[in-house]
Amino acid sequence: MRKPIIAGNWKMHKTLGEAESFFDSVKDRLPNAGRADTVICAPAPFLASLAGRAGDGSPEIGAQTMHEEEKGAYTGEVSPVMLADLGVRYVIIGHSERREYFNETDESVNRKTKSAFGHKLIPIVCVGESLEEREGDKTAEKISGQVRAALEGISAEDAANAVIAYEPIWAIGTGKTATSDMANEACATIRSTLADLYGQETANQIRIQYGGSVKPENIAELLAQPDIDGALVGGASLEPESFIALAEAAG
Ligand code: G2H
Repeated sequence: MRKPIIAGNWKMHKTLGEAESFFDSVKDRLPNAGRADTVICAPAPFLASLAGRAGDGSPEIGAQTMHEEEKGAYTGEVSPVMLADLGVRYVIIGHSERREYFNETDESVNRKTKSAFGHKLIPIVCVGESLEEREGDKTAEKISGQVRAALEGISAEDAANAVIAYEPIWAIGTGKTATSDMANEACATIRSTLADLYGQETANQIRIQYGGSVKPENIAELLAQPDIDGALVGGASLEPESFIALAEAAG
């Protein structure tokens, strides 16, 4: 009942020419357009060009972060108005790299999530525990707290359209993937937190992705889990064949 969603998070990779040629080579080759949503979250300088290339059957376009204000003296930042105006549909909020290197906090994640909904952008809200938290048996407490903080003050109607990405920090770019059982257990914890906040019916509509070293070889097993509705993929989303293989697994 929940449509799978595969999102590539390119992080700080590619030149404009490389981004365009990737997009042109995948856009008509996604086998399951309609049965699964696919998204490319590209660096900001490429968004206008990719959004201009997007169309029926192609991936949708996402940003990797944004500022919560519509405009102002915030040198270097990109606003939700700018993203929406380009035709960007999704925005990653609170990726662990943003939390670690750019001082994003639960409070700023909440402000950005609210702002995304206010501008008809779909937030992909990232949560996840560190290795220390996992080993200290604090995973559920951490991710549930992050979900509650991110969605504070957000209506059930908006929340139903959110995407939550569970990304254990220790599995990001390390080649270590959480086992599918571990990933599902965390995603089930997220869903029960959502049910507590909004009721089971809304919780059942919200898509939850797993992220952290997802690749064509392990995606099928992850997607077979009942509470995993898609993947947020970094390294393995950079090559067209690999991205197409990930999309195929979702259809
Ligand atoms: C986790 C993920 C994408 P990777 O950050 O968000 O990256 O698949 O390279 O671990």
